[in-house]
Amino acid sequence: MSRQITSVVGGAPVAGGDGHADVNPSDLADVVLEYGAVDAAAARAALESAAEALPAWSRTTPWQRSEVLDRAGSEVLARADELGDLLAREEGKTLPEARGEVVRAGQILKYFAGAVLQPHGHVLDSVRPGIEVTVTREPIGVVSVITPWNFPIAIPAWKIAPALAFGNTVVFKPAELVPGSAWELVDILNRAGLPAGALNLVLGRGSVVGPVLTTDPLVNGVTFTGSVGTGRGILDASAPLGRKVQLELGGKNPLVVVDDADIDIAVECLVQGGFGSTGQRCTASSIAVVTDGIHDRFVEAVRARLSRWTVGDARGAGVDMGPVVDPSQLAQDLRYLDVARGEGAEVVGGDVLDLGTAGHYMAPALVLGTTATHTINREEVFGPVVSFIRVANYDEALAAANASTMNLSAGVCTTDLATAAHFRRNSKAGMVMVNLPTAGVDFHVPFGGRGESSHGPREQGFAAIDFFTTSKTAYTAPGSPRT
Ligand code: UN1
Repeated sequence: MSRQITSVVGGAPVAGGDGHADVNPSDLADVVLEYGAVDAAAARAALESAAEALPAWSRTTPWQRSEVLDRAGSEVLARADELGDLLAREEGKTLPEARGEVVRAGQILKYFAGAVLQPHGHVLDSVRPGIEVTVTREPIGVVSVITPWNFPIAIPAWKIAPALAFGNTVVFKPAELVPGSAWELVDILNRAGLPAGALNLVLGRGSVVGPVLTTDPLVNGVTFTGSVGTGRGILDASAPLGRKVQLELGGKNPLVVVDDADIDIAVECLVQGGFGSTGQRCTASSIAVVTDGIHDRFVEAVRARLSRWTVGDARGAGVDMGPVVDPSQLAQDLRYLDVARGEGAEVVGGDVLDLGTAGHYMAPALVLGTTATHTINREEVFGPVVSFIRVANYDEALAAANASTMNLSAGVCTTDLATAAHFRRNSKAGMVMVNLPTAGVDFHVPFGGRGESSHGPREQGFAAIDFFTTSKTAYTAPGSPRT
């Protein structure tokens, strides 16, 4: 029998009914662990437990909260190999990618251990004589954290760490495909000294527990990363009830390559940004916008690089790209390739691979000869698929790059400072990368997009406080004047 895990409510394990297997996408015969999905009543109990824990946790000192996060960060970093192996096994990114993600989670915990000790308020003289004004930050309260499968530990860490740092309590619902990494993170934080109920784990179906975690009266805020469709549903359900909502949704991220680009740098940017993590990142470089003078040479260079790109078991030595996460994602990737063919594009690669072990393996795909209006350039594929738009010059490239409505990240490869500066200033995206892949971000600076990509305050770094606190402006008059 495989390892069993449970939800965690008020510090205690809660077994659910509906049995789920966490299957290794590199080897479908390998069941990583099993858990019982809980029902709406358990989600409600988790919220009650978070609400009960809130008064005490929000009144702890910053140092107490800092110590919990710091201890948890140290444990995550110390166990990076083991947690990275679990992550690669349940999600399918390669071991170096998975270990890197675990290290990032540890660093995020430590960052917020420090951030909570920084000054966050203001003291001002009133415009009226003798009155003092203070602007302070208070926690928003009970926060529902709902996370996707593609970053099983880093995204939960970058939502949960600031939530706890600034005195909120949390109900955490991870994606159904990656319960193992989520359970470990919660276990580590609870053992690091959180009081019971400050962080609760709800392993359940989105359709069952999601409505409770977004609309129950006990919920003060919802932070969600996932698809545009689900995010819109959350906003429609929660915002009219006055909940604070933060959404990180899809991305359609262009990498612009102009004639003067260093071709080796551009190839690495595209291959790492487009096919790293099997292209399953909202920051993936899913469109290459390439000027005429370099287009054919660039496509050839990318093809040559991909001929040395090894697809295989996520935990295998020398593997560049693991499998697609599950059958429905694989079907979506293949469907978009069919749609592209139907709209007149040429698809190179993208075959389903039989590697001898049952797994969701797919070769990287290049989709050539597309324009900004092709379906593949307007919708998020979320797989190892990059489409190419050929343009006459930089101005056309910028226009094609800005045609996206999910403006999360955009990149430019150029050796010309003026082009780099112009792109940085005129890109519509929330994050701009110069001679770097569109994916792969730091944890100490804001993260987020524009257009349909994000809603609400930015995540991460010094911006995280904006969502996880609400400010209070207090005016104090001296009372009776001193004589
Ligand atoms: C990264 O590119 O390093 O879901 C992070 C996602 C993003 C995170 C990307 N929210 O893919």
